[in-house]
Amino acid sequence: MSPHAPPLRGSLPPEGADPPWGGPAADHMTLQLWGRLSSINVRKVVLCAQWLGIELPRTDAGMGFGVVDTPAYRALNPNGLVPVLQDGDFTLWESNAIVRYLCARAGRGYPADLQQRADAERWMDWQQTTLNRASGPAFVQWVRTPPERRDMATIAASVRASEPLFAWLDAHLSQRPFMAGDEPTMADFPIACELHRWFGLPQPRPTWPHLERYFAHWLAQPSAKGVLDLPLS
Ligand SMILES: N[C@@H](CCC(=O)N[C@@H](CS)C(=O)NCC(=O)O)C(=O)O
Repeated sequence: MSPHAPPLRGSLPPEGADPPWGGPAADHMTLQLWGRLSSINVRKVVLCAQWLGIELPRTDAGMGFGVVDTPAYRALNPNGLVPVLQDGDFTLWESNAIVRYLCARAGRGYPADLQQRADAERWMDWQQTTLNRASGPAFVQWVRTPPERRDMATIAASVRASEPLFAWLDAHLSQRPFMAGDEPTMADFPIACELHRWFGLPQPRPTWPHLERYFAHWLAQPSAKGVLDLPLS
């Protein structure tokens, strides 16, 4: 490949390629997402992109797909995690940062009003640092752990930590249709994906009518196809 050939979608630079690898690509070809769709953090980005109507080519990476431990991938994301977004020669990791970037880039879902934007960002941070931390262990035990090794005490602790947070979210959504007000914003994608994951676990849960209404709304959107209708894995 010529050192200045346009980058192939979903391909990493050859070992030792000189930066900038590939050179600029046509605008409609600049976006590329790395990450397996079984990841909540990848799903939120794909849901966001589909809602924005952005064409976002995606290459599976992570867990069984590998890729994340290659030097070329580590050059994109030293954390070795998914997702990673490439926009031309700009690389971005951290799923919520990617959601913010895509919304701002598209001029939709990224509130112009400072306080509304801060409100949306606050919920995104809360999803990542509080809700995801509480709910993750139950998901890992139910979905990623063989039954003979499943630790029901870990699941119980995760449920105890998560249910008050979901109850609080239910109260929040009793007052407004979307996370940051009357219209969807970037804050809705991480939260809708958390609900998809929690509601998909094979365990009973309290009745949260506003969360049910909210999740049903997102599930019915064309942008949810291939994301929120996927089984957990
Ligand atoms: N805070 C990061 C977390 C990224 C993360 O933990 N990604 C997980 C999947 S949800 C991962 O890459 N796991 C390793 C793998 O898939 O190989 C983000 O939101 O992007």
